[in-house]
Amino acid sequence: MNRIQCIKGDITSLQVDVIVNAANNSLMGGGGVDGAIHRVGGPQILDECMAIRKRQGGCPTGEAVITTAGNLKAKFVIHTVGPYWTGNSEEEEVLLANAYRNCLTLAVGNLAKTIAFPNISTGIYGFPKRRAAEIAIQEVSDFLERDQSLDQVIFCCFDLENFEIYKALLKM
Ligand code: AR6
Repeated sequence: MNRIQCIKGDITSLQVDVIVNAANNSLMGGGGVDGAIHRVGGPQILDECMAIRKRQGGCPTGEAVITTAGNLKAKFVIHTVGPYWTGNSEEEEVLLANAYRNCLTLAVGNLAKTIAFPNISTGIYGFPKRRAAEIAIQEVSDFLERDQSLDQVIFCCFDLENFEIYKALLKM
């Protein structure tokens, strides 16, 4: 069975163990998928983000933190911060890869079997979509080769352009 899938849809509607949020360093919510996750998940998620902020002062770019999923169907939300695209491609590509890998590591550490990712950094943060997809798929594939505990990784694409890119790269 192929453990990597892509779908087109709203990540807040998915029934998976972990939903990944494309957050910002403050962890205090925002627009895009971040706004949607907090809106649907309810205030419990923000409460836990605030507790994390008190403890460690936000989330550095490329790293990830975990909270409850509140009213979402998932068990957890993992908040990661992708890079803001400035064109400094080498550094930003590494940070994007780190974001995917750190989410996977944190998910496995919390015994998750299924995880769904949005297309991190490709909205408000402006990362080129095709390059972001190549990095995401590479990082997830490498991780799954080393790790047998995750059953399924879903790339949840919201916009048609990203969906078409993932379908082509994953040969779906
Ligand atoms: N489900 C799945 N994907 C979605 C959804 C949804 N409900 N809504 C948007 N997307 P973005 P970024 C897609 O802008 O670029 C926030 O303000 C969207 O089409 O949400 O990492 C944060 O607080 C795009 O492909 O995140 C940060 O400040 C992808 O999600 C900043 O935006 C990511 O777009 C992060 O920017």
